Amino acid sequence: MTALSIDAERLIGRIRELGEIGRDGDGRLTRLAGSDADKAGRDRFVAWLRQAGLAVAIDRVGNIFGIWASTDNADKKPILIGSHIDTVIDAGIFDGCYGVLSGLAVIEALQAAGFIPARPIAVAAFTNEEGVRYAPDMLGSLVHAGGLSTEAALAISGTDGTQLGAELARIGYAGAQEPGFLKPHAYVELHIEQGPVLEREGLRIGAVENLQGISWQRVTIDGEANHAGTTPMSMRRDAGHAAARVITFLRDEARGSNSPTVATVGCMRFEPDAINVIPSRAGFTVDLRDPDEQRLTAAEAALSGYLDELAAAEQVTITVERLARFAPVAFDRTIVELIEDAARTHGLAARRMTSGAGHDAQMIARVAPSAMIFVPSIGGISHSPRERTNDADLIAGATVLLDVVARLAAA
Ligand code: HGY
Ligand code: MN
Ligand code: MN
Ligand code: MN
Repeated sequence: MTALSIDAERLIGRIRELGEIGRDGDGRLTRLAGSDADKAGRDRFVAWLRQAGLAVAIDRVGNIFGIWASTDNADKKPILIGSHIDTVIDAGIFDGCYGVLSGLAVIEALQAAGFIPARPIAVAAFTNEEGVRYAPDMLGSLVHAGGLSTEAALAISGTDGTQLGAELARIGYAGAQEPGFLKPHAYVELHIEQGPVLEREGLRIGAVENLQGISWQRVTIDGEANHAGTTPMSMRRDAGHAAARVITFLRDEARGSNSPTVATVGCMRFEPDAINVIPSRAGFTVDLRDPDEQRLTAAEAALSGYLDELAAAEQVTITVERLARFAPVAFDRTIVELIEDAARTHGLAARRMTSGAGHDAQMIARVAPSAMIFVPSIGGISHSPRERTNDADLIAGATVLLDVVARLAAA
């Protein structure tokens, strides 16, 4: 067997090439699950899988698998490397795509070196990890792990009124395989950190040992439309003002709690959305996260209590729809130690850490020993066109992934 190494130029080139698929007229990158842009990205990834001689399998919720198996090892459970290639709106080019394309690069490096794995190795691109169009997020991996039925997932309607199943069929990615058909022996996900920790501490690799809990809710406040000019302030049932009070409440609660709790209102819509009409309705989303289950539950309860008070004080009606709720996850210690040892072997300063972002690994951890590898995000920025990771760190992360997968696949 010759020395193992990642083809750096090809990996960086593919990340940039995939990063150009799905740009709009203003140059903004958006590949929402089930969209034409998502199809174009998927098609490119599948073409690369086929070029590498991998067997391509697609399941009923559109999860894509590239599988390297031989007659000698096909009966064994595979090592699975995964992430996602769908994006948020006006996205960067690394979130998810880096891990998927690095997984392919790892398989190609092992093939090129004449490595004979004791078990199959597969790379997966999971459907709708971002959850921007269809909630919940991490949807494809959640179905793969048995956390949501295929039928329920396909029936989910999106923010644009479309149905996930119909869109996957329309773009040609409603596959034949039953989700969960591939039972991983172990799962490793390489991802940009999407936060400031590694860069701030001058480190190259994160050995991710756990991932915080996530709570997504959609809140609808119904007040009363009225004339902006003639309605005295004391007589208003202003849904817009009530919504603004919720945003301030959440920010003050999260900041004041001197805990890692984070709270975000990312989407907000007023109706009838007219300059001279007091909003009759305000619809918005709440994203709460905390590494500790008790604190996350307490944050949800504090919001619920506040909404009850607010409804009475502002004489509005408030309804809440739960969109996603995932408890914190601890990853597999053995794989975390493998990641740390691989980083040391390559002279890369590393630390254990918690993931602030949600990832497919938190779903696959339900069915197989799983862990994640992080590389630094410049300025800690992600979910933004300013998302950046330098080439040397991208290759360092893929090299650690290669080392870890080679060790996991040796027996
Ligand atoms: O929301 C998340 O953390 C993930 O990017 N879907
Ligand atoms: Mn991601
Ligand atoms: Mn993301
Ligand atoms: Mn993720």
